[in-house]
Amino acid sequence: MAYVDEIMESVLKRNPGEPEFHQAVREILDSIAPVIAKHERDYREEKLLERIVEPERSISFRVCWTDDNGKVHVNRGYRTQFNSALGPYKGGIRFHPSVNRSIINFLGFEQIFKNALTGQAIGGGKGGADFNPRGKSDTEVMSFCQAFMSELFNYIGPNEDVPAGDIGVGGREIGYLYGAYKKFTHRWEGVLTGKGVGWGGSLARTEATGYGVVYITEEMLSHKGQSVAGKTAVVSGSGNVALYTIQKLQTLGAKVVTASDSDGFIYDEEGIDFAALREIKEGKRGRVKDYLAYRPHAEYFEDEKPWGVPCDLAFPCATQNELSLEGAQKLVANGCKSVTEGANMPTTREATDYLLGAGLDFLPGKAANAGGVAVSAIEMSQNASRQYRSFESVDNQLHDIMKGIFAQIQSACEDYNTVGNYVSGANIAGFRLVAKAMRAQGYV
Ligand code: NDP
Ligand code: 2IT
Repeated sequence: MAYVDEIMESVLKRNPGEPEFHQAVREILDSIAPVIAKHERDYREEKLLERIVEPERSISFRVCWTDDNGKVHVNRGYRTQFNSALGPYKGGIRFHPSVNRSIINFLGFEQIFKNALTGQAIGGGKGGADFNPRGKSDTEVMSFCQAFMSELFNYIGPNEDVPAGDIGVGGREIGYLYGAYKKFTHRWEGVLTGKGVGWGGSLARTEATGYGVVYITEEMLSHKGQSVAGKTAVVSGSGNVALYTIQKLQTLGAKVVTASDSDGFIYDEEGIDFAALREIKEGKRGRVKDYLAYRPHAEYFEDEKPWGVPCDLAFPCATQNELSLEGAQKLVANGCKSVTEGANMPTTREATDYLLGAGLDFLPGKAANAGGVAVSAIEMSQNASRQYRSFESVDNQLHDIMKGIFAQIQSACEDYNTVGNYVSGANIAGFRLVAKAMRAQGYV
């Protein structure tokens, strides 16, 4: 049996009931099979793949907190410190009722290769809890964050593990988590990223993921003599990544006609009013449905996803496996030419294979959404030097990093004869960097 197949079998056996983790591992192993085949004997002897699929450390813990009525709740918190070959563990924290070990392991595993592609000194990790912030008051969210950090602070530090935001964790949550960390440790240090501007946060971190998604799409299109300008785009989600993807697309002259949340999507044929959507989501913590009060001509489709809307470019920016084969077929049938993943693993494996087979350009999340963690690393370096940089300087560096990521994945495609398959290019390019560092650091 080929080494990659043996590893897949053992991952399935050792991690039962973790379908998302299996999906993420299978995709990487399929992509890197030709790299492994070249060095199979060495890699087998060194147990390189056995090591890379096993988190260095993985914790789960009880989070006990009280709501505004004094009622006691118990949630489960997680942190998976997956790989530190390239630097301290780095990756977000997700608060969502669906969070479990599988979700955290898939996100942590993907994060290793994404972080490698940024070219910065950051390893891969991820954390979260099955806590649902929706409908909770600020004091309840604060109480939860403090309880969560009362355990997590033991395991993190600016040179050890630096969490950030993800689904359900934005500026408010990072603030409460940071306050709690300081209280428990007596230290003011860059232990979290996505902090507020003025108390350690970097300008452009809020925008970074969405902007990066558009920068890399523009870079890919420019190689074909094209641009996002004048194109129609469909975006899913309405959180941090979706919002700033929409904003940058519009700045560069594209028309974005949809946004969504887990209840449905809005369609505005004149183009989404970004200021209105931002006010609804960031200001009022409302639902996309509320958009109709600002733009009565827009339409709302309850319990539907936006993939049936005709477009040139699609940007899934909400959550994993939100773009299924059926959605992909609709996109292709309606003339879509390119899909960029803003979310982590938003496209199912069947849908990805279908889109690649249909000849679409497909930029995978671990390359396309790396701008967020890249600016997090820039925040870490600002904290370490106790200096702040301007928005423009951070944004310019982000732009360069996204161009650099595209160049790396393109060159990996050339090396392994998979030109145009950026899934394979991203996985190979990320893997090569991590494998090289792991091999140099011995059997640990
Ligand atoms: P937010 O919490 O800001 O927004 C999440 C959005 O996705 C909301 O619109 C939410 O709708 C929707 N959503 C979440 N879960 C589901 C679900 N199960 N079904 C349908 N819709 C859902 O998160 P982010 O924008 O930060 O994250 C979005 C994606 O981008 C995630 O995959 C995340 O891992 C990834 N990512 C985030 C980065 C960042 O810097 N924040 C960096 C790189 C990747 P609702 O309100 O109804 O739940
Ligand atoms: O998935 C991701 O890359 C993030 N949620 C951001 C991680 C970070 O450390 O900024």
